[in-house]
Amino acid sequence: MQDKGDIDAMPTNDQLVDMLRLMLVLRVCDEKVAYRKRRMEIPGLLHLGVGEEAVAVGTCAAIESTDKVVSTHRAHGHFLAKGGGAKALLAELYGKETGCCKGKGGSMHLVDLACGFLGANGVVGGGLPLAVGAALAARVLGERFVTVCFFGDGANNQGTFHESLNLATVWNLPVVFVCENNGYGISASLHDQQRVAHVSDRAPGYGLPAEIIDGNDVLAVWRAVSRAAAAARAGKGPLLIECMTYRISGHYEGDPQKYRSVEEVESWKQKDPIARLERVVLERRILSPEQIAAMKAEVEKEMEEAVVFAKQSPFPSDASAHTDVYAQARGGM
Ligand SMILES: Cc1ncc(C[n+]2csc(CCOP(=O)(O)OP(=O)(O)O)c2C)c(N)n1
Ligand SMILES: [Mg+2]
Repeated sequence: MQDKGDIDAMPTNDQLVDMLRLMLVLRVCDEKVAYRKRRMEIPGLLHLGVGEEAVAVGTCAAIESTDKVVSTHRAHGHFLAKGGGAKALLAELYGKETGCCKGKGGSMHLVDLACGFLGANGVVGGGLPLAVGAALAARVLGERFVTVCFFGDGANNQGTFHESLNLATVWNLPVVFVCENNGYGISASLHDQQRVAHVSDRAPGYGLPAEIIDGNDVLAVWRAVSRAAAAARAGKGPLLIECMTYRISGHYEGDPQKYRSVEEVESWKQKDPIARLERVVLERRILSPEQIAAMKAEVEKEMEEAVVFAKQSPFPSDASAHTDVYAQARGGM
């Protein structure tokens, strides 16, 4: 294993409060998106991340604003946690000009290069080679940024996963692979798809250090990613962190979810990562119950404002239909 740095590192009280607030932002935002989708206001397929907020928030809180993130099809939380902004996200989902991709991308094509969010990706496993490429760019350009690659457990049977792990290790690149292991790829459980129990079981085959953590414990995520990013930045190479978590939302909004039992979902609701951090913040008397209630009201108001902003924003003009399209940017291929 590589040097893990300060194993007792803990976030400050301010960081804990920020993480709690951000997790609430992710939760409330996705709940509002689900509601608006059911009212048929938002087009396209939506993959929500209710229950998985600790992975996105703990990871992005542990890295620097200049670091990069590569995401998946379940990208809203990663986008918000990296600083993408709720208005830009909501407007993008509504297909509006004020969205992060001017309304032309939607849920699975979110990008915000200004905050280091290199992109969501509708192709399962598609982000892994991009993250390795970004890490190689840091090396070639002599820049100190680290790239975090979020990916789901379903991606670990894709060829891109294996090639990316191998190349990152061979070239000792500054990349942290963060697996959101929620136990399912659409309706198929991990155990129905492979004969090794964990995604991280793949790593030793490539000489890649790996660890398994509780992905519903934002402090565990923060600590693991802090150490991994520090090591990667110091030239000690990549690491894989397998975060055990669960999506309370269906695979997509509207999923009938016949592949899992109500009892299973209920048992994971008891392990809610937000309630868990709330308990820590209360026990340590960092915030009072009243302050947490006020924070929730504030987040609720902010997210509602973002919805209104998205709804009131204009659609992109007909005249812009051919701008910001890859083929045209390349000269009309
Ligand atoms: C290359 C490819 N194959 C199949 C799909 C269809 N698909 C969309 S999401 C998904 C499951 C992904 O599971 P996982 O990586 O565990 O992410 P999760 O949805 O659990 O967050 C699949 C198979 C796809 N988008 N891309
Ligand atoms: Mg999964």
